[in-house]
Amino acid sequence: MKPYIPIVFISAFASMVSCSGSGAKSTAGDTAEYSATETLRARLAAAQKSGTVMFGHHDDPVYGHSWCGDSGRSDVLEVCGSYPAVMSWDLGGLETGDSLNLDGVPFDRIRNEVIAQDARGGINTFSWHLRNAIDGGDSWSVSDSTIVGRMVNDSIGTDAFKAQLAALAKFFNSLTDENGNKIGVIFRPWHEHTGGWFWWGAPLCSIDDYKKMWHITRSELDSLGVDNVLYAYSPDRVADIDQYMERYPGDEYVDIVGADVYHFGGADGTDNYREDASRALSIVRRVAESHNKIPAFTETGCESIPVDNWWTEVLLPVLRANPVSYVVVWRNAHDKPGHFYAPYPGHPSADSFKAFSKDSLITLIQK
Ligand code: BMA
Repeated sequence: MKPYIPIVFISAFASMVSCSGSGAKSTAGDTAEYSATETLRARLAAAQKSGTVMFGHHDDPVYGHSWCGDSGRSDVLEVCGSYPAVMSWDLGGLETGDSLNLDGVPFDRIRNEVIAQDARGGINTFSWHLRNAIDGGDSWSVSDSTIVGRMVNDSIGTDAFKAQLAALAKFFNSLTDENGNKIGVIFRPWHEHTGGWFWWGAPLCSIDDYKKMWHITRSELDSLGVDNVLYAYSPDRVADIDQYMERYPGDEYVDIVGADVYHFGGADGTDNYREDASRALSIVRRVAESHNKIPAFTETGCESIPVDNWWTEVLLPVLRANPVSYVVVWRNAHDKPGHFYAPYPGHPSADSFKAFSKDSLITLIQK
């Protein structure tokens, strides 16, 4: 998500955290691919058909506001009695061969939770806050505007980039259920590119190079046998549909169209959020309709949820006016008391969340 606090702080904090202390057609084309992605599509389509929005939460079952690493826990579950229908995860760290992701979550644990979520009929989506393939700077290192160009145009850079993608392919290919069938998941690379806080952001790379990065990502994963992924495109807030589409990589590369829009500024920011989120979702819905894609609210939230009725009075009306297949709120950090986006038991917005979770528009998964 957008760094609304100093970049240096986020980067340092990200590296310290540890728990221990396709409409688009894949070129890989085989039966397993068809069934993995089609199962996922069917789940997304079922929600859309019933006119409901699946609720999702980042890193939900692996840590919460005041706990880390337990099994069978979830702040969302503890507040409303159901699991999120969508579990969101991050792959940052795979590209450097780490066993923990950038927020300290073991990739083996993520794999197990993906399997559990799939078995309960839910959905899994992945973002990738990766280090760049040129000098290893983290996602928020934005001092060098040649990074993307070198990754996609220069053979040494492209080879290094492909090595990063190979690590991802290995992980995606390892996501299998108890019968050995691949599990379909959503991958949302190069997100929030309309902003300037990641090294792949619009001010740091050309339109062509951004699109090339998508094209290489897709063709490389396809060629490495990744046949279980639907790809999501998710700009940050945009002024209009032209800005939304400016860097769209092409229909053959994208299955899901989304947007990341956060609520900043507490109660004072409510009107802005309503306006920005509604505009983004209405663009997302128009693009989904005209390009035959699945619409989603790929990231949102209000840090610390200082507006007690945020769920029922702010988010719900936005979704009711602009229904999409799912909505994901960001993580409840266990080691940063104010960095949470879903309520935990006793939080002042818990009652509003309970009512939100029971609303006929919203879907979660019964335990
Ligand atoms: C940001 C913050 C960071 C985190 C990063 C990647 O929005 O939550 O603490 O490291 O996402 O998950």
